[in-house]
Amino acid sequence: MTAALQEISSPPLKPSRAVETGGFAGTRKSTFPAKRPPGYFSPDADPAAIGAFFRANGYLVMEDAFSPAEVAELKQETTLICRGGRGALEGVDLPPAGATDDQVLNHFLCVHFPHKISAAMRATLFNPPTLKALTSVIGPNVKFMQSMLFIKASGKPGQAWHQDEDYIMTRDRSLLGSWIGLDRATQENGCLWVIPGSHRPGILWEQRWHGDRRFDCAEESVGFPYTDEDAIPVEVEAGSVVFFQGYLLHRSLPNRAPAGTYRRALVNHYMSCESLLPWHKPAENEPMAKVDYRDIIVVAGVDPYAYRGTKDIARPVVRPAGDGGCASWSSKNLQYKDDPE
Ligand SMILES: O=C(O)CCC(=O)C(=O)O
Ligand SMILES: [Fe+2]
Repeated sequence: MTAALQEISSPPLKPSRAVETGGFAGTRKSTFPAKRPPGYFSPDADPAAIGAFFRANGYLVMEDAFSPAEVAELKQETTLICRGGRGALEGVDLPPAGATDDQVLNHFLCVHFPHKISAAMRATLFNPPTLKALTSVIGPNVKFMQSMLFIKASGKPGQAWHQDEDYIMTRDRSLLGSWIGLDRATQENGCLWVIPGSHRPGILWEQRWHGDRRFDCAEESVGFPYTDEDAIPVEVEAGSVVFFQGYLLHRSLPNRAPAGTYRRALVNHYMSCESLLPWHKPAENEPMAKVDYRDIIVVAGVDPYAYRGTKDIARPVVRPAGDGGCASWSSKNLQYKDDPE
């Protein structure tokens, strides 16, 4: 952590839509952010309190889930992955040999499926405080299917409003993102923002190209009955985990912190083992109702579909960041709002 990032002070908190559900929040060690909205728990918190807050609000923070040593290891591993030290990455040329760590980290916004090439990233799936939160929220039987490593160097864009079930669809709305902060995440460096309670209608809102350079190439959800004023920043210390429901509207803004700083986060996605995962096209003659993506890892309890076996399908791949425009992301002719007429 550089001195510059340590000194960032956060704007005052505004009133939050988050519903206070009461209950024991545990014993707190983290000191950042100094003033927390509701929903920040520690690993010794009561599972019933964790579950109640999550059901009402669609997110929660588990502070101090990863130790400083674990976070340091994950940051080293991030640089190694970006150097190509854990194998090839589809979708981008690797930085040149001899590049500095900063050059290497600036080369990427986000690497998908890092757990496929990194034992350290894979080990995060079994982090005990994470498993406690997962089983408090999803139920006893939990499987994992996807990881993303966000690097987000200073100057890089955020992600526009979206719901993760737009991309990874479960049959029982059990998708859950586990967003592990590897750097202190602040409003300045592009922390996550959520609209508390926005998971409750259970609607997947329309998505459109946003034309907004603050965001990467993925589409933006529109037409929902909330405004940006309803959103709250989820500022966290490195080592904290933000858990959020697959229908929760969330976004992040660009990293506007000084050059040479990062807002790294490793995100793992989980769901209940009871649901099939229709996450690939049906094979020829395969009914849609049978589709079940089996490149999964069971992290808690039992998998009633274990008889189907597992498969090794996903490969690490780099997400387009919009640096050179988003044309290659879509066949549509994508214009930005500030493009000259
Ligand atoms: O970290 C971010 O900027 C966005 C993350 C996100 O949308 C996700 O993990 O689902
Ligand atoms: Fe997301």
